[in-house]
Amino acid sequence: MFHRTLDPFPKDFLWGAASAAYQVEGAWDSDGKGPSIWDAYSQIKGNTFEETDGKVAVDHYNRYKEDVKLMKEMGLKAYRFSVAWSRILPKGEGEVNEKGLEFYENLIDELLENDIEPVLTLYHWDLPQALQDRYKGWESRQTADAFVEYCRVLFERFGKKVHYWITMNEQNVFIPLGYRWAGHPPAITDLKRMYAANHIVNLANAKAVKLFHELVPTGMIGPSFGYGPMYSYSCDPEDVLAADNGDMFNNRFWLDVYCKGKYPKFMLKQLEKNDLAFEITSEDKKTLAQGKPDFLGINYYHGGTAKQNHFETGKRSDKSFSKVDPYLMQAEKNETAPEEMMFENSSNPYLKKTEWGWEIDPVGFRITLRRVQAEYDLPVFVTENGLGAFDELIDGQVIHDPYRIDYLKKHLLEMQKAITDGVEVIGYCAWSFTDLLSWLNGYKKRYGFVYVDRNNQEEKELARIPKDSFYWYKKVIETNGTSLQEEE
Ligand code: BGP
Repeated sequence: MFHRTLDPFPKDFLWGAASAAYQVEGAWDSDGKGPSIWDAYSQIKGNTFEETDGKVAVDHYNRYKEDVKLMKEMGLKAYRFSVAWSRILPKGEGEVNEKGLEFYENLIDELLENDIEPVLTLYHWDLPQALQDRYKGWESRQTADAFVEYCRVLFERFGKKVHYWITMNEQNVFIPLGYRWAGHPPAITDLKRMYAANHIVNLANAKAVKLFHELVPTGMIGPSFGYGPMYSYSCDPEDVLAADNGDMFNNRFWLDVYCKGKYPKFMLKQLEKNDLAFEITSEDKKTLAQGKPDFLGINYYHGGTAKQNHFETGKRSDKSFSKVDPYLMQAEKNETAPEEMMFENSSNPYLKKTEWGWEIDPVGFRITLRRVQAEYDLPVFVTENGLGAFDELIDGQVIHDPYRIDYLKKHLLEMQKAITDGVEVIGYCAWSFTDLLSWLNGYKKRYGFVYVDRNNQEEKELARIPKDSFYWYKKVIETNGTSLQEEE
């Protein structure tokens, strides 16, 4: 679809940036916080890149005022952050830690005083270790119940101050990485257990949404999903069918549950045939049907390309993806894996890649937004999008990051085209505001608008230094996106 002119961004568009508790806060055991599964996992040698952990991270816990001041200077309209569950309930359930609540209350107040809309994520992967020990984490329905009680504490405390809430961050990433690929805690490699745990997270999500609607009727809540559009490698109908399977396997298996309240039938049948079916009680069906969100959070980095699987063609084609790429998970050798019978991943000859091998695909962003609008018809909140790169601090004061500006600009223009097509996008949070700890890449892979002067080994002064992209995004916000169409 070609547009001679693009629609302007909506008047109250939420220009934002995002972070997650474990990746920025530090203060891992301060003021009564209990350990999370990431605190424990990162202490085992070899689990993380150069043994990096979130003990100090970028010390946002102690420097949140300084960070909010920079957000204000940039003109940010929204800041997405997550709450560390084990700050609120050190054991995951039971006693509430007032000091933990105070920290988030202060942060929320600071944001509001500076006219920045808080966007609160309830779960960004840092499950309290106590729940892992006591119930085997997401493998138990008791953890889902504990999650709902944790949410209740936050809904009651912040329901009047926070309008936008995110339930689960990228369930489609933390579940496979935690229970299949052993790239995240609890580092399990068992498909059957993975699908069972995933179902429990779905129940927790739906129950939290339902409770939210009872307690905070004026607010809005939704999950953040890591969406990757699936392309067909060729116009061979067999490849088109494979891409459809890929879409079901990677996207609809989660999104249908969130937005339609039930699993896609083809996928359930496929799991049954592979002896991977999980228990869905009639009570569960009711629960899922009651969890419809108010908006859909979309995290977009890249998609994937599918061709007919090798069982059908009789030969195996190229395998160019690493086992733990969170957006393209495919079994290498395990031929009983369900997706092996459905499609095969392939690289896309049209796309360049980042320094970390992720495809750069701004048009895929427009495709993403159009597909989710067409299929689920909910307002979309882009809750993550950004470029991970090596940044160089020059003379201790400047960071020139034209590659990040170029990446963001192209994505934002495609988003504007999607809006012009008819997609209802309410906000956009770039990943990330400050540099932060990358789960598996330490401080080398940077995403922020604000450089944080530390590296994997040394914390140094943790000085905050705005990058060129900071000033560029400031202008985008000031002009409500019109600067995007100006020639540089
Ligand atoms: C998403 C996560 C974020 C962030 C981002 C970049 O999947 O929700 O928390 O980490 O990816 O990932 P990485 O740091 O691995 O490049």
